[in-house]
Amino acid sequence: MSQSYAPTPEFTEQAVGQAALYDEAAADHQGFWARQARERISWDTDFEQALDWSQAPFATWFAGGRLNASVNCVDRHVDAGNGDRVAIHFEGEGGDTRTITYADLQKEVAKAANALTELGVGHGDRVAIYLPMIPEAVIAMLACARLGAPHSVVFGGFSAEALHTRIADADAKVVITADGQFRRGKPAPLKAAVDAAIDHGDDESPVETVLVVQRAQNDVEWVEGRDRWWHDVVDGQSETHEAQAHDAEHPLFILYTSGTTGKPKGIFHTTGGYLTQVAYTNAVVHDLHPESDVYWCTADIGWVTGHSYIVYGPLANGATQVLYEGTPNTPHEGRFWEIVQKYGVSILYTAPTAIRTFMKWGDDIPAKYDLSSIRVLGSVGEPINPEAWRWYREHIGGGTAPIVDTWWQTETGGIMISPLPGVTELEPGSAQRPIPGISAEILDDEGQPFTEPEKVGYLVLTKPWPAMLRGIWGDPERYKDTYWSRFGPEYYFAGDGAKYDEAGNIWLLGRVDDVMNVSGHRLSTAEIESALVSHSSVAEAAVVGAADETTGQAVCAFVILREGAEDAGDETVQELREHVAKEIGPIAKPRQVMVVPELPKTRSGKIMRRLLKDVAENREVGDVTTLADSSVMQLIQDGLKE
Ligand code: 6R9
Repeated sequence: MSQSYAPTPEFTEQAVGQAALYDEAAADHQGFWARQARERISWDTDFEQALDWSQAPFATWFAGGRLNASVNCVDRHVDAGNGDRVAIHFEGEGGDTRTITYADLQKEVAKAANALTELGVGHGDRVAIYLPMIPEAVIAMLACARLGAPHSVVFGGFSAEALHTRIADADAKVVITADGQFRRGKPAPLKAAVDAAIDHGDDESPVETVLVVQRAQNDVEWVEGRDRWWHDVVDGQSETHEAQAHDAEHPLFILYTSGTTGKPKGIFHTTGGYLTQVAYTNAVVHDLHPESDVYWCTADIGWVTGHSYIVYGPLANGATQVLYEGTPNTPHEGRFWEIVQKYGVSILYTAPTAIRTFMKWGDDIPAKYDLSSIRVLGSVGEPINPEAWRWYREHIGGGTAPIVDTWWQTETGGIMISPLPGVTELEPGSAQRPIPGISAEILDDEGQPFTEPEKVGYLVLTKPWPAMLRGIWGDPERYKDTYWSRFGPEYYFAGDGAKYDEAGNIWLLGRVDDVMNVSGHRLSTAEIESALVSHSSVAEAAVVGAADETTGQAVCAFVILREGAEDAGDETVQELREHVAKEIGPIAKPRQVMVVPELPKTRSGKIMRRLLKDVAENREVGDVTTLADSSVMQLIQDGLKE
């Protein structure tokens, strides 16, 4: 049995999360969530019912309720007398800083909402946001929420091609971007990708206006009549804005995530339930005390973690947080710890891939800084291996900080499985158990729930939850097929393998579908395969996620070249890697590209990725009997040895 870690009495005494919450939620699931919604969120009109599941799997939470998410995240804190509290300590990559109080944020959001109104954005219109990690990203999201215009944030590392697909799918009429962003000390262009995404050639773009924040001062091309500078349109607006309340089920945002096919899914979330769950989880899981904590979530705003645990959760709770633009090693490998020391960060939420990178850089780096302000640590994005967990607690958490390993997804909107600090005895490597209000089980291949320890099955969620996705934008059938058909309509299929240990803790074991997890980012094998075959030299491609010490998984591609295409060795490999980066974004760039004569296929023509994974992970190749041609694996391996 591995060592577990009991909470200290001092921590338990002050903890926001309480053991009694488990019993309360088990006794009355809907009553529990109704209480969270009323206590943590301000409603213009109270709701009549917590959950309506009569149209399952399409849920209605808090029917009849009306609220404004932006008012909940900003104005009500000012009204409560906390206008002087810092909302955001912004730290630019180059060391430039901005301090934004809740009163400042209220003015900035009002100005941006007035500007968007002037640009013709109204209730229900979609706005794409393609920005670096600067305060305007938060302000733009809150301005959209204020108007009831669902935002679709696209990660700034995605390519013009990826941006084009997302703009078209959501039919966005405005794109908010920046001239450029700072990356590793240099300005990198950003607006150029927006220009290319709009001027795509194949169809007419829905985009009427591109609003451009000046950040990196790099040269940009300008389309008169379409492009407007943020400072020209926003700065002169009135600092007040009268917000309307929106229906609890009004769409708040769309966020695209990789699925098992090449086409990304537009996961959409609504207002009341989402805000309730992110506020609740940020309080009880991160043990947030808004009046005294300094909170820092290191995710990018382009991912769901940035939406839920930089923007909506912490701001709904009135937290003070750090927003950092740059990378962990610019200008030096102690940058994160310098920031923790400078602002007195007390709650840090980051990803296992970052933790493993810090381990590699060495213990002496964090040791140079005063990290004594830290009292809670969080992990998200992929399983955290026990070794990294212990290193994190020891070297960042002073040997005492509780670590919350939080399992959730873009689709779940908020944290689902996690320990509660001060309540749970911690087991490194396990996300442990569903938080109060959430129910999960593990099913076998036949769809039967089981509890035997160490047996591997599929994680499912057994009760609707407030922040659940309400669908896939424009594709209700895909929503039903993907999540509610594998084990029948009463089980939400998460796509993750899982097991219990002897103590009943849940261990998440990674994806069971064709989705990879690289540095905590979801990438689909099909999407990268289709990028590869879009290159003129490639006939066929198969992509697998192979185990990688730092990034969790790494993208490994096997390609068959077209007749007549020359295999120029390393040059071909580099060209194909760059091609994927251009088509999807640098995060999708394969670690390895292997040119092979054949791919292993079953008789029905399905590529057996399991066998390719064996090759990519340097293992003996497994059972080949179901292959149409069992000699193919030998052929592949012989070719690679040459
Ligand atoms: C929040 C986020 C979701 C997938 C999920 C799972 C993996 C996330 C995890 C974890 C083990 C954890 N995942 N957190 N696996 N332990 N604590 O990451 O959302 O980008 O949609 O990814 O990430 O495989 O299914 P998203």
